[in-house]
Amino acid sequence: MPDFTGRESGGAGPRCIALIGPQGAGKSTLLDAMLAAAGGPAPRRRDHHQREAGTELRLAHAGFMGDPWAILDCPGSVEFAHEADCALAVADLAVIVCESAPDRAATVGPALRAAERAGVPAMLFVNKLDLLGEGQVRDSLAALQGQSHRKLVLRQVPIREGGAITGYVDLVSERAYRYRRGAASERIEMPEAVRTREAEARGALLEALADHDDALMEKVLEDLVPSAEEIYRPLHAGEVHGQVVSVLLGSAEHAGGIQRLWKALRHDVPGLAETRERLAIDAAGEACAQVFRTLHAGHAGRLSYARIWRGPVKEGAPLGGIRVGGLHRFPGGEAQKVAQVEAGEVVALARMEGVRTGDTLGGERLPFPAAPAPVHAVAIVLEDRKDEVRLSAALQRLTEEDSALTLTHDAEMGQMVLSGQGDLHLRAALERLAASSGVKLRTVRPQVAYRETIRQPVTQHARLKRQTGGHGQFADVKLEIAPRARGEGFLFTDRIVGGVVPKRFIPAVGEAAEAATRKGPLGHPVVDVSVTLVDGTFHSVDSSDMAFASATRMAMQDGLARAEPVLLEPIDQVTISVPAEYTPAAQRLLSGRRGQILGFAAKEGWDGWDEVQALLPEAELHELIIELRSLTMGLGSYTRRFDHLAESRAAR
Ligand SMILES: Nc1nc2c(ncn2[C@@H]2O[C@H](COP(=O)(O)OP(=O)(O)OP(=O)(O)O)[C@@H](O)[C@H]2O)c(=O)[nH]1
Ligand SMILES: [Mg+2]
Repeated sequence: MPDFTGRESGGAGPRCIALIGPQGAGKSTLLDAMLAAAGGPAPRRRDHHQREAGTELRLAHAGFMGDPWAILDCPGSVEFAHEADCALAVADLAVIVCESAPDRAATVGPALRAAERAGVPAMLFVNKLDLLGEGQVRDSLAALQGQSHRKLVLRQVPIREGGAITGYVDLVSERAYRYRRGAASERIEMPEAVRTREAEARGALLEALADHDDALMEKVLEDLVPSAEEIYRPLHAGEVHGQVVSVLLGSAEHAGGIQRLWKALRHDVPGLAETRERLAIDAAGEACAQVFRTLHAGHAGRLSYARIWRGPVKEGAPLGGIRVGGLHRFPGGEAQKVAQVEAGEVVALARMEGVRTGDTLGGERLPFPAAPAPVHAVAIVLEDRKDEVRLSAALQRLTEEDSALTLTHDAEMGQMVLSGQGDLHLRAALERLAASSGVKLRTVRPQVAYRETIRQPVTQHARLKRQTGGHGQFADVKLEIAPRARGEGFLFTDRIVGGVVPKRFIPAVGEAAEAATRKGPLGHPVVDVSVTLVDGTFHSVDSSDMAFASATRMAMQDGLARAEPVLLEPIDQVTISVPAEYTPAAQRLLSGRRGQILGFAAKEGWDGWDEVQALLPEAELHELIIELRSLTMGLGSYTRRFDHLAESRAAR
């Protein structure tokens, strides 16, 4: 059993890597292979269900050659990109796992950019090497370089025997190895067939590193052979400073290249001191932890997953003024209670009162990624109204666990709307909710907030005259109801002269007129109308505020119905981001949904991407993201903001 505190290891302290990359690239398979290769507690065999798209971050601890590691296996779907962002905020390095096929390179772009955005050093693990054909590593690398602002440097070239990849040459040491299933690779003589390719790839590696290292540059120029140390130094520096990304090859499924990956990590991943420096976190001071995930774990209560930036942290002792209710590590992925943890560790803190994802406990608040704006929404309908209280408690827990989820109670529509990053995201959230609370619910399409207005000015007269016993009710009003320009809102004025309606009743008329706009003849709130009280009569005994309000209500109801009411629908300004080859598809998608294309332009800072702008009715946003992603290998995304209300041609 490794010492997870890192006290025994070489001084780097406990380190943390995040496995990120596109959906299905093999991150979870790689984690299992890494745990197996590290020889720690055996990972639980994943059943079929877990082989499906990952929807949750998984934390596992492992020890490799005496060093303690925390590995964060992030779900790859774009709908869970925020989980990966949260993991990157606390990781020393990102291992970007990608598929080897050259035509899948574009799918790695978002992960490369996520690491760049977070400023985290990265390594690329090109997985599924078993599926690659001759010469494809080179093509893949070229395609991947097109997606990366950092320089990719290949660290290995594959050795082929009889069409299959059976081993590799390490380009730093120039040693050749043959894969052995389930064991460390065996050192072999470098095969003749690979020598040319090896020399070419090593040349590229040295050249890339020499750009940042004068000593190495001199050796390269003078055609001298640099020592391994002379290569490792600029490699490490380039990685730490985000200039260089090492590329390793392997097959998670067939346990190929896993030991090599471990050794590269051991060598290259910055230690706690380097990461603290990168993030400008003081080494000295009170204990400090940053929470990057919240999970309600049944009997264990609420868990706050955190990186310990300064230790130690003890069970029962305060951390940032809050009592630590418990501490968990996850050797091999299984929770284990511990009493104390040290700086650098990634652990779950139990029952931390009032703590939320993104919080820094102890010391100044550290930066943390903001949740993305929602792109997909469903309205929630309870099967049994009695569950309302349980549902709202469960929803509260859900949004606490996942800040990319937003819950809104729409009073106007009488509906509860859950929004997030896509269909998979919302379905996974609601499945968790159903499992934890037992509440039965279904989802429906959210209502669009339509409005209505009028097209014709009308003059409307109404009289209330009621004799009930002794004391009666009397009011008489004449209103001019007229359309106003879009966005001007509601306006009430009066043109009463000679006190035909006494001043004291006029406010009641105004309020009743405005109240009448809350639901117009088409069933929606009425906007952009003016109401003018132009005439009326009163009775010295029977008139009252209430009587004038009633008369006004009658006048408004009849008047609005005669004034050519028309439905207004909300129109959003929508910006779709896609790789340029999908720009025409994005335009077709928008026009097919009643969109009015405003134009498109290159997306700033995103080589090869476009932004398409359009005005789109809000009703057409429903499931737009699903269609967009299916058209664009999952890469397309959009942002929106309300633009204006437009008269709707469609009768509703
Ligand atoms: N041929 C081949 N298949 C692999 C390899 N590694 C993983 N796979 C398969 O790829 C599929 C996806 O693997 P996962 O490990 O679940 O992928 P993931 O990256 O965790 O996916 P998400 O969590 O959804 O993002 C599974 O069917 C694996 O068996 C490999 O090296 N070679
Ligand atoms: Mg996974």
